[in-house]
Amino acid sequence: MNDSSDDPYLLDCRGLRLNCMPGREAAPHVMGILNITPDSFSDGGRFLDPDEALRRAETIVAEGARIIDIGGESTRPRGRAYGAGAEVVGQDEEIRRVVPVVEAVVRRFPEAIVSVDTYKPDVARRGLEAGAHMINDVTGLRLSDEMARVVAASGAPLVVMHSLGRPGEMPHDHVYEDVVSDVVTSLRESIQRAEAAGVRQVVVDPGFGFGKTPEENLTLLRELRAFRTLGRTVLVGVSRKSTIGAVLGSAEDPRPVDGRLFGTLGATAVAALAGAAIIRTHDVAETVDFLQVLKAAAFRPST
Ligand code: HH2
Repeated sequence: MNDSSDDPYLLDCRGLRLNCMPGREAAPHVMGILNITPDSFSDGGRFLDPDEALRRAETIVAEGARIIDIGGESTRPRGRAYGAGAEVVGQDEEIRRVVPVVEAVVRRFPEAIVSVDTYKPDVARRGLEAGAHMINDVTGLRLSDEMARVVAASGAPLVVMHSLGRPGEMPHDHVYEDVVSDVVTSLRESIQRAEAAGVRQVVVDPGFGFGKTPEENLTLLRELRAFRTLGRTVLVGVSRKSTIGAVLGSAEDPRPVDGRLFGTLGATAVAALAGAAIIRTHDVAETVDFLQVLKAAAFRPST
């Protein structure tokens, strides 16, 4: 039980508070990405060794991220941008990758909010037992009812992200009637599923790049305010994604991943000004500085 449960913008991450009030200077917060995978599109293979992963966590914290998002399976979509889709990882292997790092990070950085990026309930359960404070489900509870029950029992906030199909097999040819209202409707269903199972704190994410064309991703960003109608904290992950590459180059010849930082910051500004309260990124130091000035200039101080 937490005493902030009636305010969806004051998250209680199992004892660690996160003020996500839109338009106030406390937010957006930065969520630094730590992928313990061989094949993530941007940092695959770099942090498979637990000592390397812990060093990366140390950097993420030192650079000012409030949240560390630890993932053990890439969601890299199949297609022109990234070639073959991500390898689906068995839950035992995912637990083996994620749990020791969660344990070590929680012990070493008690003020950091540790999120586990998984859609598998057993991975979430083991991550929460190891001390994680939040679960990030890129399937928005579509693949498992058990996930909501596991998170509900822990009291942790749950991120529900919009996506289609299965991770690694995300369809590229889905026809939306209206991408913004279709994604809002789908997230409303995810919220209902979560709350019906007893999850008290839900964070919503439109899922940039998951089953959407660059044009659809840009429409979602342009109309991000529509997601505020859900009345929940909004998380956005645009970091180095293919839409940024397509805008800076073209769909056929996108800007390479390591040249997308400034483009990502452009998209981050739009998201922050539209009310996103958590920004998921690979480039923590740059995003923290960028947001510090944006927040000081654009938002009222937090009370
Ligand atoms: N994007 C990715 C993974 N998890 N979670 C949320 N909530 N929102 C996102 O936009 C999101 C996410 C993909 O990025 P990355 O982790 O860098 O790549 P990979 O899935 O290949 O590991």
